Amino acid sequence: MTDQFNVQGFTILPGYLSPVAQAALLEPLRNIIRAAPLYWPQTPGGRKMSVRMTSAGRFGWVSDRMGYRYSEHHPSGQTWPPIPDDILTIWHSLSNSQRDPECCLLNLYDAKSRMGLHQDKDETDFHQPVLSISLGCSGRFRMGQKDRKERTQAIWLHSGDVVVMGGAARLAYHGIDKIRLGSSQLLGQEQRLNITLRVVT
Ligand SMILES: O=C(O)CCC(=O)C(=O)O
Ligand SMILES: [Mn+2]
Repeated sequence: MTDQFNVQGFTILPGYLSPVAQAALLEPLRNIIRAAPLYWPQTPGGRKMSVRMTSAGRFGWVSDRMGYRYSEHHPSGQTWPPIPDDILTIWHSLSNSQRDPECCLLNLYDAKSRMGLHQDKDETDFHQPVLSISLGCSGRFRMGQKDRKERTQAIWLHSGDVVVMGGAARLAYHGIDKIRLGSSQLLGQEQRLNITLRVVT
């Protein structure tokens, strides 16, 4: 593992998932999307986010006029499907956590999707890391620090890369600037799927 940047606890594992392991995740991921269809979250201010989302696990992450939050229900009112075993295995191999993740958030990016700089801070215990898996087209990840005004650095995340944000990096600002179209065929020319695992309670 390499500790990159000057933020302690930010670990990138390039190519952690082989092409075969990436392909093996597709069916379980499609099953999640079948049970809990992707939706466009709205910001509390009423703007449509450019990333489509859904979740697996006890909680999903939702956003609408009532704010950003975890919810035990998909916007349709249904509970979320379970987190696939292969994804739980990745968490337990890398997270150093004794707990299971309670949310497996799927973010689907297309050519025009971005994710603005933000902190992941809707969880209760910031000692638990956030683990992220990138699939499909490469995305330019922007990593800052705990203070929004601090300088940021960019790194391209490619299909199969896994990132762990723990320690000081757990509350660092981060986002996705852009997607490199055609950089992977896993999901088609234009799509990037990011999976983040979080302990919520
Ligand atoms: O897509 C990514 O790599 C980052 C996703 C993210 O930061 C989030 O879902 O909170
Ligand atoms: Mn985040």
